[in-house]
Amino acid sequence: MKFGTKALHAGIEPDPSTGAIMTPIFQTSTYVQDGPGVHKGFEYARTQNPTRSVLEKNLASLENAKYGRCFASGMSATETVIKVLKPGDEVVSTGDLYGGSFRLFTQVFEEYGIKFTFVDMRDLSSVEEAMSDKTKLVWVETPTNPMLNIIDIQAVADIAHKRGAKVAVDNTFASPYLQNPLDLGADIVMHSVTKYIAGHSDVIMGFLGTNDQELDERFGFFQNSSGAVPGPQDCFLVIRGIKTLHIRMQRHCENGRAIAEHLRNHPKVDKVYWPGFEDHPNHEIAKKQMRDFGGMMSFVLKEDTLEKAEETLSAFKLFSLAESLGGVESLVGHPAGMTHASIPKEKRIVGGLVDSLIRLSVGIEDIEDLIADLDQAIG
Ligand code: P1T
Repeated sequence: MKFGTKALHAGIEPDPSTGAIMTPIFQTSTYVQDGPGVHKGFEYARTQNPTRSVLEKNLASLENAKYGRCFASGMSATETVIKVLKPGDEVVSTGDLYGGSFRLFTQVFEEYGIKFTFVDMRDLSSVEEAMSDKTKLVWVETPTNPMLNIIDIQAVADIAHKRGAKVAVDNTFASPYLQNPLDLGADIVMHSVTKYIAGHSDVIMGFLGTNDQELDERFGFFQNSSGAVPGPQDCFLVIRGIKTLHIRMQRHCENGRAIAEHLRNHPKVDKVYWPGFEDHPNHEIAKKQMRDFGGMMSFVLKEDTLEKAEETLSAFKLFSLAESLGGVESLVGHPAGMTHASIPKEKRIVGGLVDSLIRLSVGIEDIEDLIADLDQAIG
């Protein structure tokens, strides 16, 4: 089955008791048993919920994963991966990544004795150099948030596997429509489902997919033991959202290209970070591992002061100033002051995340209106 067909049908059957074509919302905390331990495969809703199971099967299919599990947020999915490790273990992570992931790694898990080394993974030798015998996991985010760097998943997986480490890829910016990390050699794919997958800015959720049964069992153990599970109503909303994922992504990519090119030709814009440009430093890798280039981008104005950036951010009318991304409506954000404020400034600026950087999540509105808003905001 191809992607669009899988989005609508994988794991989804009409309800056997009524024929309802839409997966019912099983709003229940428990399931009645015929006798002690005699049940229909569902015991307690933290452990299993039929609405959640349908979504998990559907998302696993979109990522070509044998196993899939949903969590209460992207962060709880990420946390579950790190919990597989033990004190003394080490993780090599990309340095340019979502601020919340950086905070979780450095302010939560370092306290529990797990060591994180952050490197620029565009330089593969820096990955090799950072690996030690204690490295059990390589954490990749690509495209990166917010600099839109592209990391070669296959090359990093080769390096990690030679040293016996697993590779997890945060695939949030690409969505499964644009990139499937497991097909490129990764062991784990993670999503903030909140973003493109849900697509309508109305749900917080995370996902982990893998082909490794042992890893999936650990994820299931933590999913049940820690209990960071999404509710059935949210699962229903995501199942509904996924039915248009391929159509939405096509429009996000089309609008993304038009906005990136418009910004690049704008006399008041200095730099535009978008992997679809042929001269983007990682364009060839993006072409190799992604099907298109998406609707996320960042830019810096020629007048690159914080004041000018703040003035511009406040001037948008159609783009809403907000954290998050990947919804149908366009958003504009200020990484230094919003999504990446938990990364110390000296670390942020190394990779180009300056105070004047502006990030766009280009939605699926009519492109003429988006460009008009951009032009009036830049002034
Ligand atoms: O918000 P949550 O569903 O917990 O997902 C966290 C997360 C993980 N990974 C990436 C790449 C992300 O971008 C995010 C969340 N990011 C934002 C809220 C943002 O505006 O960048």
